[in-house]
Amino acid sequence: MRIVHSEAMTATQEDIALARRSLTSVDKPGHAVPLPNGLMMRLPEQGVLIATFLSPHVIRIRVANLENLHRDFSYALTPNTTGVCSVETRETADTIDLWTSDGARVRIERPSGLLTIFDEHGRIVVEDDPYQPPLSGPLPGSVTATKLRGNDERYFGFGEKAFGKPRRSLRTRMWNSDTYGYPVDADPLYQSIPFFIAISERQAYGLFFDNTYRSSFDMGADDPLRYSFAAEGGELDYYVFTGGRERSARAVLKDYTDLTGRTPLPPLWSLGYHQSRWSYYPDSRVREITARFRESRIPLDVIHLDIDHMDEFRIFTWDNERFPDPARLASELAEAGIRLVVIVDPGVKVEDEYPLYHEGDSHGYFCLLPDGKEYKGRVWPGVSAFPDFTDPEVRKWFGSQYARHLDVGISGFWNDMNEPSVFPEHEVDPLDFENPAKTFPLEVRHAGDGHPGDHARYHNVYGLQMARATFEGLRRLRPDERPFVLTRAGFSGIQRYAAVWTGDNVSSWEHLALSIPMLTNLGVSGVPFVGADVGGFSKAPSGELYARWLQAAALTPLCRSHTETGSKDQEPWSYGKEFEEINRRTINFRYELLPYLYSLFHEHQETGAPPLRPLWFEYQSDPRSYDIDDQFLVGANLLVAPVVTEGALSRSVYFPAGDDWVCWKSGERFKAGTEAVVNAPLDCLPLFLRAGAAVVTQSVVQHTGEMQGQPLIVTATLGERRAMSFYEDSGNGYDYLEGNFSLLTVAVGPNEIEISRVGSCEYQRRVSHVDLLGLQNESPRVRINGTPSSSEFDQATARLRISIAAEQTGNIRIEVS
Ligand code: MIG
Repeated sequence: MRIVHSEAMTATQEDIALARRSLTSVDKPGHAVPLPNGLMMRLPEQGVLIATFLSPHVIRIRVANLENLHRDFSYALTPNTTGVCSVETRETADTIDLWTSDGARVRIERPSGLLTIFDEHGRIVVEDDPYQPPLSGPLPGSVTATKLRGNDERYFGFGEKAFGKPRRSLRTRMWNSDTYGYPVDADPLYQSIPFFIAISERQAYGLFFDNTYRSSFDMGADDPLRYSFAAEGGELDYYVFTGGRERSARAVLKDYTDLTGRTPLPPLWSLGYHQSRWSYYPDSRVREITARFRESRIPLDVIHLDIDHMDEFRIFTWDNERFPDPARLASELAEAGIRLVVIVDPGVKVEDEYPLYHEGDSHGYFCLLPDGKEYKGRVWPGVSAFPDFTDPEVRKWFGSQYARHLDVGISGFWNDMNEPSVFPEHEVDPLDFENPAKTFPLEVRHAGDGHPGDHARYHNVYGLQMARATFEGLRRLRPDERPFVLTRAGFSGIQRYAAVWTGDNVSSWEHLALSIPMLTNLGVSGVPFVGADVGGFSKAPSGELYARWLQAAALTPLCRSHTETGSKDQEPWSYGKEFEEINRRTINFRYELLPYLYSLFHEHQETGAPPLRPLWFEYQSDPRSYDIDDQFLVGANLLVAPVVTEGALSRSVYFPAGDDWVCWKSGERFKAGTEAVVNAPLDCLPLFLRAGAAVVTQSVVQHTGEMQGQPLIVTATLGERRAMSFYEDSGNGYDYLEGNFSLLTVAVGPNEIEISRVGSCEYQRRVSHVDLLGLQNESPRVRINGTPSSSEFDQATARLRISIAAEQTGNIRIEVS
């Protein structure tokens, strides 16, 4: 028996090369050599297994062939993923154990390399199938891992997936695909996030398979006792997140996003309402639409310009007839507090007179075929060449192109078609989304940032690297502005660069319902800034469907209406007066809640928790919450139960066990762990505030530029002692990194509420009112900092409104008796 104690940074490339050399010389399966944070062990048939701890609860496993152990390289990971973690090792003849003092333990059998990972309490987290040791993939060049499935295990995450319930068994693939009008259960879609969170017996763990080839997961579908994941190439390289002491999904997601990154605070304006269609043109139409928002007093921050703004779809150009003076348009809109977002596709029209093509071609910036010729595919501009975004020089070049758009006053960018998608050269069944004719040939070459490879290897990260080129370009060009980038395709890590929308959905009730699990699963896959096209992209919604969709999307991180070319008008006023009024109120409501929504992005940046959450994320100890796909949480404090059924004027709502909930409209209280049918007339979004919790709100503004100086309203329910903080800063730029932000803390108790601030910033807004919801006694005695104070109960809103004097800038303690 040998005990090795190592304490150092994660194994570097050199450490691995050294260990590999020594294993090559000792041809003995089961033989192991130590690495900083772990070890490398020889497997039968020329294999090697590398097990390292990145932290006490994060274990990385690599299995590869000794000969072609790849140089360690990942587009998914943030650059600084080396952890310091001290690891103990114990070897016996048949096993090797690796563990950390307060963390997981890995047991490796020799010489097979079969693994079992235990949490710090000694419970099994992940266990290899003893009959299927690693490395025995069914296809040559493929890799597979097979694990035993935990009792009643359920799977969440996997990014953007169109599957409904149940989540106990499923099959899914990862291959970024353009899936216009995808039906429920279509798979794969635009994004590849090979990460899941499993919950079994109330315990969570996570697993991230860091492999960019076409991959697949079979989670108990073939065999309820097992699950497996496999890829058509590359290494078996995966991370297990044991979920910390609590075995919580929250800890899993924190660790996963420590590894793959989080979404930096977005510009506040991007959380406002966005209006889009394919396409608003000419400029007079854009003016008409935006003017209508202002005249009708429907708040709006952003309007999107789809592909028809360009000169024959040449990216970074304008159609001079449709948009003779984009700078003037942008500045007029800016005066009205409205920003422009324009679409930028990857395809560059092949045409010598087009400077962008000429430049890219002469520098060799486009993807090549193995024979060295440029790969050409047909997309909107016709025959096009495609920048190789896996080349840092190309990213830099492409990123710099955005200067043209920034110079005319465009605020944000929308990267589409970046799966990459090409028009097939022969007829393809429109539902055969994964048909090879719909993307680059697999032999197309990519630079791979010094790890050259073919499209089979880099297909799934093409969109990620395009979004990166855009984001990094904008950071360079406008260092004082937070970029807003919206992308269709992505891979794990996409959250570092862009918001994501769920592509070409359908104007149907089924799709409205589907949007909820799609968005919540993206959130728990590390991608927080998400939205679905409101009203549906393909086809046209009825007034009722549009209104219900807008309600459901009112609090989703991205709220954008969008529809396809040639469809009927799809603006908030397109369905008659009655619906216009309902839709106005819905968008007003989003703007009232913006201070809270914004604060949740700060929470995401700190912890990885998404603003939009499935119920189980907060109520892991309540298994009934696992199957709820038609409700969601916004932060920890709001429960949203949108109507997603045609004609319904009421719906049943499940209130997860652990907290009581108070109806936002009526103040009615609902008990934890119960179900109730609530009224939901057409103008109502069923919404509940957690008992003993608060949110920050504001009066309606027409755009986020009007928020500055507007006072805040704290809307709260009394209850058990609990404190929560809300974040404020300027809403753009990076001075918050220098401390220019403040946190408003609201401590709620059974009879009191206390408001205080930490930090200060020039943008902080005073609290003008505290609104108490769900009070038993409608005319209580109220004291503010010990002084009796008046208050008023408003029957219409079911709130006791307590005014806070403008001079009251310090801590505010309100007692209610
Ligand atoms: O081939 O730019 O998903 O949002 O309106 C279609 C036109 C290309 C697909 C996007 C959609 C966008 C459309 N695009």
